[in-house]
Amino acid sequence: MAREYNFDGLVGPTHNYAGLSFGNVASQEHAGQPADPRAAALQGLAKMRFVASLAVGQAVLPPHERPSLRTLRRLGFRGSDEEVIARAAADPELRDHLLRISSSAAAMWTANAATCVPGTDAEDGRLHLMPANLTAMFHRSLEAETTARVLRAIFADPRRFEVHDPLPGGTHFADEGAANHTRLLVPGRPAVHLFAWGRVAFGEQPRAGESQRYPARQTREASHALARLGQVDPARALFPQQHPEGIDAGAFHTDVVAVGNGHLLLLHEKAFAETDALLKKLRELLSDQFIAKVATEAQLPLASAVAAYPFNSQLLTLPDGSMTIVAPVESREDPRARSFLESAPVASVHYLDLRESMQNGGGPACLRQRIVLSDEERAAVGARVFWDEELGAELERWVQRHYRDRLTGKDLADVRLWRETLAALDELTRILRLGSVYDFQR
Ligand code: SUG
Repeated sequence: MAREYNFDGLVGPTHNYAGLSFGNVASQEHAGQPADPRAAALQGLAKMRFVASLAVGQAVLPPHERPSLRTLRRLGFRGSDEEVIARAAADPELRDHLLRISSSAAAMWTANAATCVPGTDAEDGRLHLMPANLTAMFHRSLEAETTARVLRAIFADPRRFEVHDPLPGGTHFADEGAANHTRLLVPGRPAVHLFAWGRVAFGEQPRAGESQRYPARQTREASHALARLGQVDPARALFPQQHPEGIDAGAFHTDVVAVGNGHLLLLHEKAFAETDALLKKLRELLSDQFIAKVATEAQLPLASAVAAYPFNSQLLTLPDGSMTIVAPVESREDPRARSFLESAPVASVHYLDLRESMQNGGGPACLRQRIVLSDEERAAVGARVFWDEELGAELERWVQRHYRDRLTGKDLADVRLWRETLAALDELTRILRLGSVYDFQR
């Protein structure tokens, strides 16, 4: 039996609002506001507990060490840890910008950590994980190496799992992970994979053009490479373009304007450039069991979709086969977003408070990586990452012990924050039985 596990990113102790993501409206709007890392981590854990209470598979991925002193040293800041932080905070040219980008807790959004192809869908029968290089945003590109290490520590058995290297190079193979990936499945047929992208690195430009106002992060070339690495049947891999108008309205990832699960796809009409052709192809591949629910601009303006994040929900299959939606509370507060969700063909809609993450543009769907595992595959994981009440309670106590409840840009220069983070993460790797995955442990 295969089951989907949602691997949520535990929010790190340096969660803050640094305004780092141009094209992500929430990140821009909240730049400079004080953050509450403790509340952020507890909101994330409350979501994990809630999803687990629905009898849906739940697991956890650890935060990354921040500030990344290795990055700062590679950028030429020298001396003791204290000196490196102090020098990066007082750079004559960029002031504290390099410290900010090295301190981001963005690894919490594990939808961007990797793209996963389950063993059932890969030619060699193994589960494939492609860690995302995240080269479109400097602060996020720092995640790839640690992500690969963490995934290799968890999915260590080479007979069942392959954790690939992140895609090589700079911007040509820019990859944002599962935030642009959707797997659809109906009984009696193999799965279909959508690998969406926003721009083209080589060759012919797309007919629909590319976004003008905001950057498109993922390339078509990266999406094709992911399908090859995941050994997906080429006849069941589709490569839709993200709608340029969607990106220009702030839908920097597909999961801001579309979410799919099983036989159901919820999407905005401006999610993909060629919606009609895409839906026709999906019906062909999945039969008329496939259902798409499209929100038009008149029903739900892009601005509402981007502000209230109804599509950035988790669409989950419950043990009885029905589906439920786990949405952010912001979608309940927007009448059009709410009415879209509540008219979806699902058994129920739940709203959760994830405001600390939402203010950086990360809703329920951003916070989790979906990994389908058979019972044998699950049994092959030695790390203690699967949710149970004991682990949840332990992680909550760990957060209470180590996290601050207020963090501003200025605090990032405080070397005590670095020391607190090291102590916390060192303890966490023992709780999760991950071994030595951080630079400071090597
Ligand atoms: O990459 N925000 C993240 C949000 C990622 C959301 N993920 C998905 N849609 N799957 C990003 O833009 C903001 C950090 C800051 O500004 O402090 C940030 O990185």
